Amino acid sequence: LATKCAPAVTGTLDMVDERSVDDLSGELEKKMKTLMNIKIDIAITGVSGAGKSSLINALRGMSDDDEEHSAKTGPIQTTIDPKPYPYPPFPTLILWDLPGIGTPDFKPEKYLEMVKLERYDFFIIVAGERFTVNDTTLAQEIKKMGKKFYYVRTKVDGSLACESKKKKFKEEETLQEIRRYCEESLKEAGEQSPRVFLISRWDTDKYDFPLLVETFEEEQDDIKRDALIMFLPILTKDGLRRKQETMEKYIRGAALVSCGIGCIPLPGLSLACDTAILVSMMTYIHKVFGLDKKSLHILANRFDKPVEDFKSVIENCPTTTEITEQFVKRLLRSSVIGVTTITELALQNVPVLGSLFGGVNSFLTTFYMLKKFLNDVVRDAENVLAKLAGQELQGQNHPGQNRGGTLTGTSETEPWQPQMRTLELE
Ligand SMILES: Nc1nc2c(ncn2[C@@H]2O[C@H](COP(=O)(O)OP(=O)(O)O)[C@@H](O)[C@H]2O)c(=O)[nH]1
Ligand SMILES: [Mg+2]
Repeated sequence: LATKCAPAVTGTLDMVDERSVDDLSGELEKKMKTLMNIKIDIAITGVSGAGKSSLINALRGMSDDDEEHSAKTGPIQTTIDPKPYPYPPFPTLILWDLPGIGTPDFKPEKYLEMVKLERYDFFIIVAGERFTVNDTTLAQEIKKMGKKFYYVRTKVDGSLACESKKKKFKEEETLQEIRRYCEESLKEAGEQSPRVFLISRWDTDKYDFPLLVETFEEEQDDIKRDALIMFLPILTKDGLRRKQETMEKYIRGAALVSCGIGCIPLPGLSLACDTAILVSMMTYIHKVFGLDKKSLHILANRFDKPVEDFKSVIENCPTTTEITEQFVKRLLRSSVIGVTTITELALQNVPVLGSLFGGVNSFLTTFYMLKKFLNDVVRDAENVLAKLAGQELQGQNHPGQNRGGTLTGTSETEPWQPQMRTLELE
């Protein structure tokens, strides 16, 4: 069966050889539920003023002045207790603000007892200038537990701005110097093979910021890697692609779950699929790509603009509240995903149908619907990203710069209409 399917379908059906469809779909369903609800705790630590709170906001794509959600930055009293900052669209992802191990009033032993290192998945050790023996001591403890840590030097924008006044200034050389300086400080403090990420809280698409995110995502185990890719906001085009690729994998999974559930005929349609799976997957995809209400509010806050300004570039997708069972049924009835398409796909790709027909039919319908929906969502997420780039060019997320500026686009949003385009099962 597997070898006779279209390549995209084969990816999932390959596995059918080994076990029954029922077993497999049960397993996938469990995996998808885990993925949607998994808890991830990221610890951000460093001395007061290093830039911890700023990084927590930056990773969540948030301004420092988001009244409701942001971590307060600047000269404020630091508390001794670790403080959790959930990411509002996916609150099981928590960024923790940990006091630095060198904080006065703390003996290192007491520190380790207080912060309970084992509760975190990985650690980001932040320094605004150089690292000290406190940082490497902590890293040793983390290493002992078999967990990952990342040394991050923040505020490189500031350092570059200072150096740029010099006649012979070259950005790349200055960055090299900062890197060398940080690595040396780490070696002096006993770190054998220091690796430092140079970042600016204000430039999440520059310097080592994208590499930092990609590295800590890739270094997690399978499911946490995928969850991090899904949960974190889109900061770069590459980040968007990674989300798309990961989501495609899970769409195949969802389609197979639907296939396992079997043939649930829809009144008036000879199509079969589980509409509940479609609704929950579409709602999830929508949120993963930042098109839900909470994500849009965070964005709007970041630029001090009405949320309608961002909604106006969302042209292909419905709003979250519009994704209902009725919506899905309407979509299924629309000619583009008609019976002929699905039956033909099934006949072309799976010549030996036998008793699996219901399942294959359901698999293809679900796969087709979700793939099409994902394409629409990605196009809208690209529009939002382009809009953001426009905003950033106007310098609106840097502090102390002009927060005015004009925006184009209307605040009217039309209700979503299914786009009558064909989609290839490539
Ligand atoms: N220019 C610049 N300033 C930063 C950066 N990160 C933090 N800051 C500033 O450094 C100060 C301390 O940052 P904060 O996040 O409060 O440090 P924390 O005490 O470690 O939480 C604040 O005024 C921030 O705005 C950065 O990447 N670039
Ligand atoms: Mg802070």
